[in-house]
Order: sequence, then structure tokens, then C-alpha cells
Amino acid sequence: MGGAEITESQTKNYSQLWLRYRPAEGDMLKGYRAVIQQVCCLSRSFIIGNAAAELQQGLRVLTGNPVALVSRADRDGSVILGTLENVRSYLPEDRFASIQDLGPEGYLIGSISHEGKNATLITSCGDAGVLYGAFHFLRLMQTGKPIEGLWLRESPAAPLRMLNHWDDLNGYIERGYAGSSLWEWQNLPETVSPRYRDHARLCASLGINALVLNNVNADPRILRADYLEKVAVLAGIFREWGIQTYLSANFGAPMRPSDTPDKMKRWGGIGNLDTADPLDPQVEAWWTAKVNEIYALIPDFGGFLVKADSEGMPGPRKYKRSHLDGANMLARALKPQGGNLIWRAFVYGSSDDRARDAYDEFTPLDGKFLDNVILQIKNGPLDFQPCEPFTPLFGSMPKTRLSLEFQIAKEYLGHSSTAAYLGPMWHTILQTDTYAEGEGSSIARMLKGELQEHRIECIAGVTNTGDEPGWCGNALNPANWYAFGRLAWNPDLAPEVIAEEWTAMTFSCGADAQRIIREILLKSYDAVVNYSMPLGLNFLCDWNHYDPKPEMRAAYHHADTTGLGVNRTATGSKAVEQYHLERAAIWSDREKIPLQYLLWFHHVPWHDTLPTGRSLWTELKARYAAGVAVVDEMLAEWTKLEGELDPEIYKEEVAKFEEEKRLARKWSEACLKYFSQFAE
Ligand code: GCW
Repeated sequence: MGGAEITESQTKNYSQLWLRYRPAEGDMLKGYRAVIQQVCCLSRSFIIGNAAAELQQGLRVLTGNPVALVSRADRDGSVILGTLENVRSYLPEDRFASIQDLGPEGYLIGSISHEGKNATLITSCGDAGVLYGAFHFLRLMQTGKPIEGLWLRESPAAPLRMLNHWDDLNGYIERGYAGSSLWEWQNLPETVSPRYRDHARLCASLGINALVLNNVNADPRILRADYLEKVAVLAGIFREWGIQTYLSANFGAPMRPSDTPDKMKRWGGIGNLDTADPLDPQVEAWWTAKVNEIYALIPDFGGFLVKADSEGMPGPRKYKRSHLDGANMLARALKPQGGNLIWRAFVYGSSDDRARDAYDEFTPLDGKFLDNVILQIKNGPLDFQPCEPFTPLFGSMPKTRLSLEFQIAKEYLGHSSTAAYLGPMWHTILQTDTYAEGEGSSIARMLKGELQEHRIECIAGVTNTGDEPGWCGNALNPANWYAFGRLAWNPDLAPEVIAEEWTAMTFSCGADAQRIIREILLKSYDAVVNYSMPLGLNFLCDWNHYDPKPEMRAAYHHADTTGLGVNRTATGSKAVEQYHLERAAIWSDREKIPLQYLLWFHHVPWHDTLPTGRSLWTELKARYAAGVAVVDEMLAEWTKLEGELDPEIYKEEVAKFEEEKRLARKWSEACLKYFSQFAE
């Protein structure tokens, strides 16, 4: 059975993030002690073994009592773990029948009585579901909830919930702001860092069930035999936590290596062919052999993620072939082994408005991809900007399997210098009505499989993890990893609820201090948007995507003496027409569009009056000022936490807020100065 001991020092250590179990207090503690005496594991699976070990150790810390791990529920206070098959005799027929449809990842946590003894049953049709149920049970106690009289059923929205690591083989992380890669390729396969398991455990606690290990700007060498052996070791660890391993594959991999190694990714592969033409039978044969080699090492390998013909990455275009040719060829290679081919829709086209490109390129291909192809689409039409409307591809490709890609790493939101909690941003994307099947067609409902024709099967988050002790670059950033996982499981969770859970599970401070942290989180996102790119502005940044440089980005803001913003309505680029009629009607109408998207869709004269009663120019200045003021407020509130938190965490975060103050002023001043030449 898996599961190393959780030591005392680890429970004090923030590197355990939200799995940092701590003793419960007061009445709750009494209640917990009454319900929990032992963990009874009825299964021999590794995954359920990990669930049992996690529970045993977590419950020991939470209740302050020893908790035995047994295989028979022979006394009061057992927490019983097993699949439905294992627990059949613990439930009366009718109750058992009522949970047959839990699915492989859904679970039940039920308070039961068995042979006169009280117990808590955690069960699912599959092993992973039991693991998720165990973490849910722990979360109840970590957040001070009662654990008596339970009958909780949950199942995940999207079947595939994954993190995308943009990690290169040399340890560098593209758009990573928390140190180097977690994967120590030079030490694998022999030496295995304990953090691999910690990572798996943190992911599993959220229900994340797939990891893509390497950057979509993929180095082809990841597919070489020596690297695959290393990958197999990682996959073996993740498997025991219900996590499938995927790799980003370079479309040019079948080609001979390049003689300019630094350009390896773009110009050379690991094979012996002169071409990567997807319609060349040798190329397909190469991929089929490669896929078979991988599955021989990793029988449950998930598949490939591919970025092709985008930002210099090789793809089918060079051979005058389409995305369809490229994706379907790889899908054919993976199909016999049961693998998925995830093809990214992040492309640049030939139109004057980049926001149109992915839709124009991919909607004609709807219905033509093979059934193991999943098209992965960023949440916004452009590129992870602080505040983008959802991509119109969602709701427009009913015959294609889709994946929604969020970025947990804050490439365009101040990297790891800002407090920005992304729950509110993702909530808006998930809950905005696409009108794809009439009113009530949100992306959340597509993820839950509630719409007839539009389904999103996968949700992917570009992760913010790195090898820093705190994992994510600042003390508040793990909230984003946590929120991503929770929303992937249940896209209807309110950002406030997620923030509350995360704060309670992470920090041991008192109720007032917890409230301060939550309040900071909940205003942090609006603050960044306001001091950097308010009212639907976007891409005003420099090459590093950190500091402001509006003068370099005229194509994205269209500022001139007539006004500000990009006209994407019927009189402009018409990008708004890519949305369903009702949605397009709201966003085309300057009176109805939410102000957060105003300048995304409209070129607005500087002195026109907005629904706020202020002119655009006055509103813009007010927004920038408000953003800057909130950062000052957040810092002032954080300083009230001195003495309440670990001193190091406290100090580190003060330094982060100081940097965010500087950044906020820089953005506000640079942007207003630049725009003033047109507005005044
Ligand atoms: O936003 C852009 C980033 C690139 C990234 C690309 C993508 C991995 O600036 O660093 O490349 O998106 O999503 O492919």
C-alpha cells in the first residue's frame, strides 16, 4: 500500500499547501473524535491504499488521536473505504441500488450503521472515486464542518481534468514564475524526488486526473527512448493517485535531428525521416511505432498534446496539409492503444483581427476530426488576457470533442508579483451564457454535459507550479491551483466558497485573520484588471508580458483621437458575429454590454458618456486610480496579519505587495500618459 508518513514538521510546513492538516478545535474536535476511531480499507488497490493512508494520517492529526488502519470494521467509528463491490454487504439493498450510478470517479460519503456499529462509508464504482471521497471527507474537517449524518454524493463535471506543465527539458518553465521545473530529468529514472508524490497528492485532492508533463513548445527529445524511461517512472507514481500521464509532442519529431541544437524544437526531430508530412505513410508508421513503444512502457498513457503551426512550431501547413490531416494522423496512431490526441486551437491566421482567427480556422473542420481527437481551446479568443470574453468556438463546434484551457500561471496578470486570485475571472467565463442552445447555455453546463449538442469533455490548466518550496511563486498563488481544480470538478462553485475553503485549509490563523485573507483574495483580480487593462483593454504589455507598453500595441487598442477600443461589431471586424445571435446582440449594443468588455468590442469616443454617467476618459482614469488604491488597501490589510502567520510567509508577501504597488503605479501612469495624447 502507498503513502509515506506525514511527519510533524510537514504539518507545520506550508509546502503541504492545503493538505497541511492541523488539529481540530473545540466542539468540532469532540464530534470528530466520536465519529473516528479507525480507517478500514476493504480494497487492495494502490489508489485506495493511498486514500487509506492519507486518511489515517490526516485523521490522526485532525483528531489528535491514534487512528488504526484495519481491514475489518469491527468497532464503532470506522471510516470504511472500498469500491461498491467491496462495500456491498455494508448497505441495505435499496440504499446500495441508489448509488449504482456513481460512476468511476463519483463517490458517496455516507454515515451508516452496520451490525450495530456506526461507521462512515466512502465508496465509488472506481478506485479514483474512493480517493476523491477520502479527500472530501478530510476537507470537511479541515474546514470545520460536521461529519455526522452524512449522505453526500458527488461526481465530477468534465471527465478529463488536467494540468498542463509548460516545462522544458532543461528545467526552464515557459511562463513559469515559481522556480524551475519539478521534473529532475537529469536524475531520473534512478532518483525520484519526493515532490513527485507530493504533486500527485495535491492534484488528486482536487480530482485532477491527468498531467501533461512538458511544454507545448515541445522539445522532440521527450519522445526519445531515454526520456521515455524517465517519463515511465513519473507515470508510475501518478498512476497510484488516479492520474494519467500525457506528453506534448513535437509535430516534427519523425525528422532527423537538427545540427543546430538550440533550434531543436523548431527545426529537427529525433527520427530519421526527411519529412513530417502527415500524409506520408512513413511518417504515420513512425508515429505508430513511437506510440507502441510508449504504451509498452506506460500502458495507461493518456496521449499527446500538440501545438502545431503556431508561434514557429512545426505542423502540417509546411506540407500544404490541414490541421485535420495532422490531428487525424496522430489520432490514428494513438487509437488502437486507447490514447487521446489533444490538438490546440491556438493559432494565428491571416485576418486583421487576431481574435477571429481560431474560429475562422477551426469551425469549418467541425465533425471531421476522428473520435479520439480533442480540440483544446483557450478561454478567450486572444491569449489569456486579464479580461477576455469567452471564445466563440465554445458553442460552435457541436460535433467535435472540446477542451477548455485556462492559464493558472499569471502570464498577463503580473506573474507571481500580484495577489490576483483568478476564481472570479474563471467564474465569469464559466457562467456567461453562450446561447448555443438557447438561454441557459453556459460553458459550465457544457462541462457538466447538460446540453444536448454541446459538450466540453476536458478542462486544462496551464499550471503555476515550480520547484520553489511554496510551489507557486507567492503565498496566495496556490489558491489559483486550488480554484482551478475545484472548478474543474464543479464549475458552479462560487469563487467566494473556494477562497474560504482554501484559506481555512492553508492558514492556521484565527477567524478575523482568515476573513482578511479572503477579502484580499476576492478583490485582488479586479484590482489588476483596473490598474492594467480595464474596460476590456488587452495586450498593452511589453515583450515580457509584465510591464506596460501601450505604444507597442496599437493593433490591440486602436487608440486615436477619435476614441479607444477595437470595433468588432458589424461595422468593424465583425468578430462579434462569431457568437450566437442573442449573445452577439448584447455585446454589440453599447448600452447593454458589461463594461468589462466594452473596449474589446467597441471603439468608443473619448468623451462619450458611459452608463456610469462618466465619459470614457473620466471612467478610464477612475478605474486606473481605483486599481492602484486597492493594491494599497490590500497591503494595509495584509500588515494586520503580522504575528498571525508564519513570519517568513508574512514577510515574503509584504515584499510581493510592495512590488505590486510599484507595478500598479507603473501601469496606471504609463497607460494614462500614453492615452492622454489622444484623449486630451
Ligand atoms: O501566451 C502565449 C505565450 C507563449 C505560449 C503560447 C501558447 C507556450 O506567451 O509562451 O507558448 O501562448 O499558449 O502556446
